[in-house]
Amino acid sequence: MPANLTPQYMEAEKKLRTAKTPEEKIEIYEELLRLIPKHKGTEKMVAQHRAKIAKLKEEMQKAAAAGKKGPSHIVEKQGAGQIAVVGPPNAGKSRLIRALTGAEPEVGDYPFTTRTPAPYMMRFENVKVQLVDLPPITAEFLESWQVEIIKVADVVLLVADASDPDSPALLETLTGRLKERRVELVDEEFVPPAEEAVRVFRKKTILAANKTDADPDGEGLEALRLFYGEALPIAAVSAAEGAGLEELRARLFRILRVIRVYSKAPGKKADHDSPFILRRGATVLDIASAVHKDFSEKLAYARLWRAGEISGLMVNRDFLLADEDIVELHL
Ligand SMILES: Nc1nc2c(ncn2[C@@H]2O[C@H](COP(=O)(O)OP(=O)(O)OP(=O)(O)O)[C@@H](O)[C@H]2O)c(=O)[nH]1
Ligand SMILES: [Mg+2]
Repeated sequence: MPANLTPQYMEAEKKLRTAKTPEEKIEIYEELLRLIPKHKGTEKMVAQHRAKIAKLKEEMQKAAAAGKKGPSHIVEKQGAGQIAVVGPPNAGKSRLIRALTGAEPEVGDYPFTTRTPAPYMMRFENVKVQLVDLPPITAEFLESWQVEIIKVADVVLLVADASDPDSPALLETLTGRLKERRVELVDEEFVPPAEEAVRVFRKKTILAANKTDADPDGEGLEALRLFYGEALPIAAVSAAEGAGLEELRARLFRILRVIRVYSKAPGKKADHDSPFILRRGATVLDIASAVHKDFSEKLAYARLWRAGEISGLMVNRDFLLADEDIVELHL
């Protein structure tokens, strides 16, 4: 059946050849739909134009979502591990980072003080651990780049305001939002199911119940324990008064599951200021490769010292290392 298209229609259709952006194209297709004579012979054409418009709109949405991620939000890892600091607005994330690191991220008594990610180094004994300050997560606010940062971090420090009775509900919303993005905050000992239909990113998490100074009878802390004590380890802290910080530092280091190993030359003392950071489960061979890329091949044997336990023992390359071991490599 002939379509019997009008000259106006033909004229409008010509513009499609020069249109560049999806917005322009959508406009032209909409004009064509207005101009097209409606009868049996043009039904298919109408359907095709509508489909085209839908597809162009989808393209625009995808481009907008990709643009939002932005390239500037990736935080380069530094130190013994990277910890993403996550929580509802005003929980005291930035102030806790101040107290833990001595750095000065902006703190404010209004929500969304923090708008962009920023790394700060926390000293624990002779190592440094990176804390990444982030904007809060709410029912309305969670950017894709925040999710990406949490996914690549080694550990999450979840911060809640122990003096706020709404805290358990706010955490519920937050963890729910992350779950929608396939991120789950779990205890260190969590055992994932053997089989899963989709990949889930599980992040070892410590929950810091902050502002305990403003929760004098401990009711808020008790509520957090009631709701989250089974699922997550809880550290009671006060960023304002400095309570519980030393223990939190130690727990954050431990949950990273790394060990410090010192390498020494024969006849010399080990340098305790610059440990090699290795994952828990590392062997003599791993420290050899960390010291020099050729050493794993050239290694003949090693001697090992472990405080109060081992002194100068000859060990082979498969020997399992522990935190604070001293190793003397013989090539
Ligand atoms: N009493 C008391 N107040 C605290 C404590 N920690 C933080 N605050 C206060 O809580 C408010 C929010 O602190 P921030 O550190 O800016 O909170 P945040 O979680 O980083 O907030 P956003 O960046 O908006 O997500 C500020 O007024 C802080 O001074 C604490 O341990 N005790
Ligand atoms: Mg903040």
